[in-house]
Amino acid sequence: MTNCPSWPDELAQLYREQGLWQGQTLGDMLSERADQHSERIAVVSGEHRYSYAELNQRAEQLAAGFLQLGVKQTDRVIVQLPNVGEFFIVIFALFKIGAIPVFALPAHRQSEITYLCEFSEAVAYVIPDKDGGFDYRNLADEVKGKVATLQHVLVAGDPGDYPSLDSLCVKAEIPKSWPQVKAGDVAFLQLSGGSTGLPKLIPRTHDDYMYSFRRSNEICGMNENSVYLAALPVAHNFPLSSPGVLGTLYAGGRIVMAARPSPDEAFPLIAKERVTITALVPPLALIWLEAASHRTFDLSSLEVLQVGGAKFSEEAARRVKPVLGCTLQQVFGMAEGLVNYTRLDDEEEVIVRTQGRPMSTWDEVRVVDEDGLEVKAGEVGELWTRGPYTIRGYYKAEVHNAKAFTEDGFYKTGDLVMVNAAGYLVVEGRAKDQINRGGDKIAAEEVENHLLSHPDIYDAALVSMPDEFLGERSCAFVIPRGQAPSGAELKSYLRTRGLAPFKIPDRIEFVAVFPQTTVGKVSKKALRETLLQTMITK
Ligand code: OOB
Repeated sequence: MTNCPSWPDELAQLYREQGLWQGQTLGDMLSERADQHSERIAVVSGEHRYSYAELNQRAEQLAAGFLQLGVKQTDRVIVQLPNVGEFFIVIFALFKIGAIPVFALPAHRQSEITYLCEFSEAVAYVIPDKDGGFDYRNLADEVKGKVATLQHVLVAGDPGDYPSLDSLCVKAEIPKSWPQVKAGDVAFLQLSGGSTGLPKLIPRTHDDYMYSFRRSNEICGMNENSVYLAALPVAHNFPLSSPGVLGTLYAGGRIVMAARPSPDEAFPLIAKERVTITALVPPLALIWLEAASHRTFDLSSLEVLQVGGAKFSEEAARRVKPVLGCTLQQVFGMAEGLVNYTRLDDEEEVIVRTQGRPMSTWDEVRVVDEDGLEVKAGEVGELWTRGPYTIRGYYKAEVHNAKAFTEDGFYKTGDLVMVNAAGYLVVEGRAKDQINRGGDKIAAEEVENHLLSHPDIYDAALVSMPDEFLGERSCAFVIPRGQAPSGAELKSYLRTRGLAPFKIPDRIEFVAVFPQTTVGKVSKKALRETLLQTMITK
């Protein structure tokens, strides 16, 4: 696909020679597994148990349906599905025809989806009927009117006025040959957590992504007997590929889809399906630890609990083994590529105190100061990285790419880390203007722009405030133009603008001026300090 920076040719060749990139597409991977494990169960979702053969057959049927609808190779399709079996049928159908899923999260609303559709010039949008009390068909109604390129809305479940995925399958005949999809092609676009006003899209190729979950499988000991519980929303990079659901399919294991990550939903599934591995963000891990201490479900099959997406406190990390009886694995990753894992056989102190080390010896890691110079061993600095599964640039973002990547291809993560003598990373903070709300990433500028569109707001600055449960919550400092609207009014205003619920500020403070840095920028550090003071005195 054009507009996606790629690895230099010599490196791509090296990665191929070294067997890191093996030339297989995700679509072919599923066909191969369907031949190998045809009757084994690949996915359990509610009452439905899909065998590998059935999954592949349904994906091919839907692929044919997409082709008949006119969806072509490299066409972008927004996929916004919760944890349901159809997720796999849709994405593998798209992989098979070389169309490009753009992964939206279930929490995204009109603002994010409209932007994703417009920016990626999507031709189709795939939604569930309802989930968590929210009707996605209403959301589609709003988006459809706004985006010129969007031709099709397809619904998993009760379609209302739109066609259903099932109806698409019924009509189409499987073609004799599929479009020629190459493993070096972009397979899908992931959404970046971001720090800019508009989210960036991350192009991942079949080659690079498959390397990342094959290597993750080795580290996490995935095999045919692995049973992975998808508790986090599967479209996110962590449950998708670290090693996640795709790693599980690669290994020939079984995926169990949890509609919600709560203990009420997850614990009975673990007991019934004999789940061996799952992944959580820190706030959910805390809830599980609490629930497990006074509930009686048999969680003895669980071998590994992965925790990542945000920093997991050492105190909580120490409780995992005694309370849940399984090995904790800390995962520090990013949709842009690099994933660090503590290893399953690491000493307990390494597991509870670090966020792991890069998964591949091919990952290059630099820790630099504000001038881009490497800091001394053991000192804190910004993490820069490049390697065989870390992107070289965002989709259609030339200007931003020049800032977010070095000339020699390192991605500037915006994370402040310390690397210890053994090469393990400890995340110490963040240099990017982002709030990590329990694993949900909020780009401050994006929310500020929405606030600034309000006629009674003169200026706005979003900062993080510490929170025992989520790690961080968001607080908007607002300078009104005269009469200030109430905090509740502002929140409801943001909701009507169609912002994902997790981005609505948890707290709003009205002020007359912002503290400034020496160069006259808003000092978010000073704002955070003000907030800390008021939190202490309140
Ligand atoms: C994962 O991916 P993203 O793209 O949602 O977010 C990446 C950012 C990192 O740059 C870092 O700021 C933060 O999330 N993060 C962590 C962390 N894991 C991610 N911060 C502290 N400790 C951790 N363990 O979040 C992601 C992707 C793949 C695997 C795991 C997580």
